Amino acid sequence: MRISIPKDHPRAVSLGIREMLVNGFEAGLVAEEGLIAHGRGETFDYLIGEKTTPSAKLAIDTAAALLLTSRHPIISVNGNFAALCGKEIIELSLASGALIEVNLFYHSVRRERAIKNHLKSLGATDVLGVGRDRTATIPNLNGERKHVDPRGIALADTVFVPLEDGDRTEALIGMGKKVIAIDLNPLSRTAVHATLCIVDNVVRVIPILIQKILELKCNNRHTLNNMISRFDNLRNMNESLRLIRLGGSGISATI
Ligand code: PTJ
Repeated sequence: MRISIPKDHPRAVSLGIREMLVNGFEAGLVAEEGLIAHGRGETFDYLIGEKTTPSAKLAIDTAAALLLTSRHPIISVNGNFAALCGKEIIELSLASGALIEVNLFYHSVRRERAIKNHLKSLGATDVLGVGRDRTATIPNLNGERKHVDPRGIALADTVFVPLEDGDRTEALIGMGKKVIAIDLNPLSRTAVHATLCIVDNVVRVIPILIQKILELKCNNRHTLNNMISRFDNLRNMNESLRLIRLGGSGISATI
């Protein structure tokens, strides 16, 4: 950490998360644009009260059920996610049985390798989608993210995509895959097109998700499928928007 943030600073948690991003940028994990994307996320986080709302909790519970009922789940990792949740990505992979694949919007071989090395240094056994491993293609998608690993995103029935706004989710859904997104912006294309979007900060989501997966592991498929079929993504996005509009997250302008 470059500066020491006073523990009693009213925005200490948010400033700490920001610092993780800057450290990740300096370590070669995060794209320059990733810092800007984080700023957008901070705005929405402020509007939802910087806490996990009941609608986000419902989405997290359902995501746990969806991961547990998937045959080939995969966790797609970009620069911001690697910088914010390195250790937790490995814990999530172990708990859910999902493989890990690097997939970058602002692709560079150097950053791809840095993310793989970072995850390996934290205990990941295999990290897919790096270098020559990107031999499969997502149809109807332009840009570098269309190049994927045939053992990973190409094969997966469920793709976990934290923190991105774009056309990849639509292309993955078009391939018949299920997409679990995490995006603080309930209006993003990813949020509305995903099978399920969690409107919350990745930093808060992943520990809760891991806990829920461990809790649900002993449930039978029927129970898990019931949880999944009851979930309505658009209704959930609209509930997040309602909270933002009505200040239901508890925020109001006071002196
Ligand atoms: O590492 P790369 O090259 O794959 O690039 C990653 C970024 C994030 C830079 C790239 O995917 C990008 O440009 O994303 P966007 O289009 O800026 O979208 C990022 C979305 O994530 C926005 O809707 C933000 O509100 C949201 N977001 C930002 N930080 C967080 C977040 N959502 C959850 N948790 C966060 N911490």
